[in-house]
Amino acid sequence: MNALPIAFALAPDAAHVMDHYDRHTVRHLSSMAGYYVDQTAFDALLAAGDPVLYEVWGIERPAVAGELISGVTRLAAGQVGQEYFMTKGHFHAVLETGEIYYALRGQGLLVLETPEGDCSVQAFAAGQVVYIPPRWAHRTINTGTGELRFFWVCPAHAGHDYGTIADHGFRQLVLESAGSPIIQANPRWSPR
Ligand code: M6P
Ligand code: ZN
Repeated sequence: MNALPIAFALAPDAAHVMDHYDRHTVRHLSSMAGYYVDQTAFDALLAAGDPVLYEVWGIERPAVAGELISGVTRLAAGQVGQEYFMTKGHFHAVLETGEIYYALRGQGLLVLETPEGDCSVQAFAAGQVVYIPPRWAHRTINTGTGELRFFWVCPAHAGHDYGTIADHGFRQLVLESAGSPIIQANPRWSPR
C-alpha cells in the first residue's frame, strides 16, 4: 500500500514546535559527558541541575532509500565554559547521504567536516538554509541569546554514526571570546 501524505504546521514562534510528530528526544547535559572541553564548567552546570540542551521532534518513516524523515530541533542558548551549547554531531551511518537544515529562529553556526579532512563552518540564523552534502559530519552550535530552532530533512536510511565524533571530535572548535564566536583547531581532535 502506498504511504499517505503527511502535513504539519511549522510556526517559527509557536511554543509547541510541531503539531504532529512520532518521536521526541530530549538531550540533557548529562548525556554529553566528554563532548565539552571544560570539564570543570561541565561538572558545575551538571551539579546545578542538568539542563536540557536540546530537543528533537521527528516524523518517522521506514529506514529505506527513497523515504525521507523530517523534524524540528530546538537548541537552548547557553555555554559550558567558553563553548556554546551544541548538538553531539554525527556522520551518517550511510555516509553517502545528505541532509537539509532550515533555521526557523535564533542564531548559530554549523560545523561540518568530511572523513578526508575537509572542514567548513556555515552561518546558520533564522531564514537560512544549509545543504549538508553526503559524507559531511554536522554539529549545530547556538551562538545567540535565545533558542536556535531549525527544520531538517534527511534520507530515512541515513542513520547516525555518533561514535566517530564522540571518540575523535571535530577538527574545529567554536569558542566564545569577548562575546563573539571564534573558530580554533580542536586540541583534543585525534586522527581516525
Ligand atoms: C538534527 C538532525 C537530527 C539530529 C539532531 C540532533 O535535527 O540532524 O537527525 O538528531 O540534529 O543532533 P545530534 O543527533 O547530532 O545530537
Ligand atoms: Zn544528520
